[in-house]
Order: sequence, then C-alpha cells, then structure tokens
Amino acid sequence: MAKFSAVYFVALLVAVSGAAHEEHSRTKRQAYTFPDGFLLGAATASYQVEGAWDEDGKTSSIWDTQTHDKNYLIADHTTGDIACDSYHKYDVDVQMLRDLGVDFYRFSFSWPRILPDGHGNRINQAGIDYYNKLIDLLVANNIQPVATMYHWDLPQNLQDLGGWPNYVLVDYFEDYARVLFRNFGDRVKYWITFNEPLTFTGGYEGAYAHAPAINAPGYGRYLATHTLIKAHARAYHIYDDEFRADQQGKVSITLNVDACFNYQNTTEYQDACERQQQFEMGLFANPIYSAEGDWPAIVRERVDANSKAEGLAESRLPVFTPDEIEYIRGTYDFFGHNHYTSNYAIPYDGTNDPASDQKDHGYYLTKDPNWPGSASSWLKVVPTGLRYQLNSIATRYNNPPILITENGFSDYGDLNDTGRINYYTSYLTEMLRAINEDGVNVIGYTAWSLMDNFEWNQGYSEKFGLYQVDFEDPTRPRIMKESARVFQQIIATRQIPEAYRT
Ligand code: GBH
Repeated sequence: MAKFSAVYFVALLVAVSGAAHEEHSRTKRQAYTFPDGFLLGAATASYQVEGAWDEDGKTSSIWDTQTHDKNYLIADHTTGDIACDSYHKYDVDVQMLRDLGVDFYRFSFSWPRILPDGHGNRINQAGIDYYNKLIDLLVANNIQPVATMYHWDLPQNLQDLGGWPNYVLVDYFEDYARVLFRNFGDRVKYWITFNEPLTFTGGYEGAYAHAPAINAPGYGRYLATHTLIKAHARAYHIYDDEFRADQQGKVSITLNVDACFNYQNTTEYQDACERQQQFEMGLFANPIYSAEGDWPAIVRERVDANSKAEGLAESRLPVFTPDEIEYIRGTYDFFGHNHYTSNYAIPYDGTNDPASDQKDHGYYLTKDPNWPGSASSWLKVVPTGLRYQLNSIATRYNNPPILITENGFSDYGDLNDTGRINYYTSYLTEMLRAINEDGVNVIGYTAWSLMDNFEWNQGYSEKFGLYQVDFEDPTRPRIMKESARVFQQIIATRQIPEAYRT
C-alpha cells in the first residue's frame, strides 16, 4: 500500500508538472499566436504608387498640383508622376502580395482617375477598367480587396471650388461613393471612406503642409472636418439604402492617432494627453463612434471659449444640427486605425498666438530622446504605444472591431532592414497583448507599405516598403527585403517567430 502510494504520488507529480509545463508553454505560445480568422495584409495608396498621373483621361489631383507647382514643399523636389508605376505594373504588385501570402490588399482609388470632373457627370471608363483589372486579379489570387475611397488625392477641380471646407463636397462625395459601390462593390467587401482626416485636414491649416497647403489656421481644419464627416455619413447611408442588402460589405473610416504618455506623471500632464486624444482622435471619432455623437465636449468648450475671447460672433468650430448628429452617429462597421508612434503632450496655452489650432488644443507634442528613431523625424519606435492606443479606442467607443489599416517603419531602403523587422515584430507583439490580455477586439493588421513609394512631402527620401523599388530604373524593379521574409513567415505560421519574442 505504502509502495503503491509512493509510486502513485510520483506519477501524480510527473503528471501535474507535465501538465503545468504544457499549460505554461501553451499560454506562452498563445500569447504570440494570432486569433483564428485574424486578417493580415499590406497597403499602398493611389498617388503614392500608381504614377500615370495624366494618362487615359485622368485629370490633376491636389497632389499633382502640390508636386508640380509647389515643389519647394517636397523635400527632394520629386513627384508622383511615375512613382512605382503601379498603373502599368499592378500584376507585379499582385504577385508580390501572393508571395507574401497576405489575406488582403489595402489600396485606394484615385478620384480624378474615375471622375475627371470630380462629380458624377462623366465617368472615365479607363479608370474603371484599371481598378477592375486590379480587383479581379486580387480575387483570382484569393486576396481580399480592402479599398479606400479617399487617400488625399482630391480632384483639383474640386479644390478650385474651395475643397473640403465647401459643403457641396458632401454631394460630390456621395456621387463618387455611389460610382465605386456600383462598379466594385460586388467584389470589395471592406470600404474605408477617408484615410486619416487628421492628416489631410492639416492641408487647410498651414501653407507649408500637405496639399492643398492652404493657410487657414484655427478655421480650415474644423470646416474641412465638418464637411468630410457628413460626407462619410452620406456614403455610409447610401450603402445601407442602395447596396448593403446585395453586397453585404462593411463601410468605415480610418483615423490615425499617436499614443500619448504622461510626461511628468501629474494630472496636469494627464489632462494634456486627454486633450491630445480628443483633438486628434475624438474630433473625428466622437461624432461617428461615441454613444452620444457630436464633437467631444472638451473640443466644443475650448474652441467656443477661445472664439469668444477673440471677439468672434460665432465659434470657429461649426455646429452639427440635432438631425445631423443622429444621421452621423453609428455610421461604422469597424474602426480603421493607422498607428505609427507616440508623444508626450506638454501643457501649453499659446496665449499670445492669433486664432490657432495649438491654442485650442492647449499642448505641444515632444518625443522622448530615448525612443529609437527611424528615417522620419516624427516616427519614434514605441511598441507599447500601440497597446495604449488600442485600449483608448476600445474604452472610449464601446470596444468596436478594430482593423489596423496601417503600421510601419521608415529607413533609407536597405534590403537588410533589421529596424523594420524589429518594428513589426515588437508592435505586433503589443497588439497581441491588447487582444489577449486586455480583450481589445482587433480583427486585422495592415503593414504599411507593400513597397517603397512616394512619401508625400518627403518625396522618395524615406522608405516604408516591404519591397524595395529602384526609382532610378525606368522599369521600377521591386526586390523583397528581409522584413518581407519575416512578414511572410508570420503570415504562414500565424505566430511571432520565436527569434523575435520579447
Ligand atoms: C500615413 O500617415 C499615411 O496614411 C501614408 O500615406 C504614409 O505614407 C504613411 O503614414 C507614412 O508616413 O513631417 O513632422 O510634419 C501617417 C501620419 C501624419 C505622419 C503627418 C507624418 C507629418 C509629420 N502622418 N505627419 S511632419
């Protein structure tokens, strides 16, 4: 009996410790494993890759104007006239996506390629044909198209009417969205109306900014935002009314937000971070994603108070009517999120400035000198910031499905891009912590970018690609970088490779 017990005890011990060990490695493995059904993809945008800027009936966009007429704004004075020449090489792009093994490809439509006049009176068939060829090839290769309607290349014709501050663009965007749903909605099931309103409305905040580089600080961004949010809601509603029953897709918007860390660990600095979240994310997200709708209260209060102090009869921040608030609220199927980096927010009231966005915010942003850098001054590597920001979205907006629509790292284009490998693996690890430990509902992740491309005001001086592109060679050859091999492995195994687990 005694003997039996001892044997039994040893057996039990072995069984228990074996199970514990197995349990431990299982949770460990799980911590680095993507959930079932999780989507992995790569992204580009029309102006950054297509080239063919005036071919087959396409008219100019505000980025053609910016690069041709204001090239002092572009670091290396280059243009997107040819870029990666994806207009002619889309089949090579799809082959690259196939080699990576991605579930989806996020690309954007060029509005002036589809509607050369901006509005719906004249459809350019060559433009429709181009995107049909691209989408058909993606679908034939089992790659889901994820399509952005507006990644910043507004038809110049519409900018001539004032651009986004002009409310007539709500109607014109409706026409454009309808043309896209009608022509491509049988195959496109994920739609993003706007990419990064925070960034492109900056084009109405200063003469040295993104296109159209209009100097209207304290006004331009708010007016442009008022229009684009209504345009987003309009597109969502026409999808509901005319297409959703047949096409069964999802329509949302993509917002970019940096994370904010409390610099001094004081409530004053915490409040500055709260303002950063509300002015950079809430301005766009609150009307659409919050339970109550409308602008965030703190944005309303601060801009109203400043406007009053400036002696203005009306606030610089426009008003949504109660009907508009209702019309806009809830116009989403997921939360598209672009995330790259983090900041500290330093409280600053800018008291002596004229009407300015900074005075309204009440902070300025800085970086920690210890955060590792990239080729872009604004992009410091802070993987925990992604986890912070995903939690911020989940907490504020009732844990919506989040599609990370961009995340990536810039260097100078080397094939042996260890900085990018480190960036992707560490940010993905933090994303998995947000999913597994915090319960954030992240449904997919998009690497920015499939290939090196035209980086807006930085021209070709900063490279974000998984593939290198030789912009000196007229045939624009693409070569796989080391990071692409690691991403390929991540997609194939649905795990962070052991060598990169932290
Ligand atoms: C995204 O923007 C864009 O969607 C994508 O097209 C772009 O290629 C990619 O990121 C990489 O930049 O020059 O100091 O004034 C990311 C958000 C907002 C980051 C504007 C750079 C300009 C900072 N971007 N910001 S600065």
